[in-house]
Amino acid sequence: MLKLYYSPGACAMASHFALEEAGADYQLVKIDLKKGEQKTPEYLAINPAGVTPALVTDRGVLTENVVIVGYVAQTHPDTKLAPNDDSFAFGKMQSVNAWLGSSLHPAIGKVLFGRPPLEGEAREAAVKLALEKYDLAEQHLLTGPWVTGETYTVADGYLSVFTRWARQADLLDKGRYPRLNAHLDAVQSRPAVIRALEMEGLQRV
Ligand SMILES: N[C@@H](CCC(=O)N[C@@H](CS)C(=O)NCC(=O)O)C(=O)O
Repeated sequence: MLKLYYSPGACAMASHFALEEAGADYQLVKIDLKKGEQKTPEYLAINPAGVTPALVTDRGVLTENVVIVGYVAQTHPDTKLAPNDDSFAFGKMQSVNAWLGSSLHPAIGKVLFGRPPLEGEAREAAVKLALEKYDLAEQHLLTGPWVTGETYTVADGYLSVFTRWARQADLLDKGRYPRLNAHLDAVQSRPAVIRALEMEGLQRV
């Protein structure tokens, strides 16, 4: 059985949403980031980078949301959570996922979870930079109601993690980001996402 190491409300939600959407046989293991459980020897033996998520499979451990969501989609082809039979379309989806993980996540992460917390002009500059990335997503990412067009994929769940964080921080202005707001509402209305949020002890935002 798959085992997902996650932290409630953190970026591992992307992997959790994918597993739940796939109807996968998996178990959740909670890692409390505030208590530093990601740095214990036991967890570092699973993911030496000391971050969540990590997915334990029967062949070993996978890390990085972009990889885990692609793996879940490919190993549950019937659920069509990715265009598995079209390598180029799969690559397009993974381009989005890689951008989310390498660009949007660090930008909003710096604003929300900077250590030490950013203040004053430094915070303003970080917010401006992050919002420009949301502008890019608003204008170019959604090719239909969903990221890849007419069909929901794992990229939608991944994007929603960061629009959710932005909305919680009052940064997802409805006038500036109408499409991202509608997309987040649509993702959060999906039964699998509602179930995953409940499992993490979270509400829709
Ligand atoms: N690129 C990684 C990022 C993982 C990551 O930074 N996870 C955060 C939570 S969103 C974490 O576990 N942070 C703990 C720490 O930095 O101590 C991925 O997408 O899997």
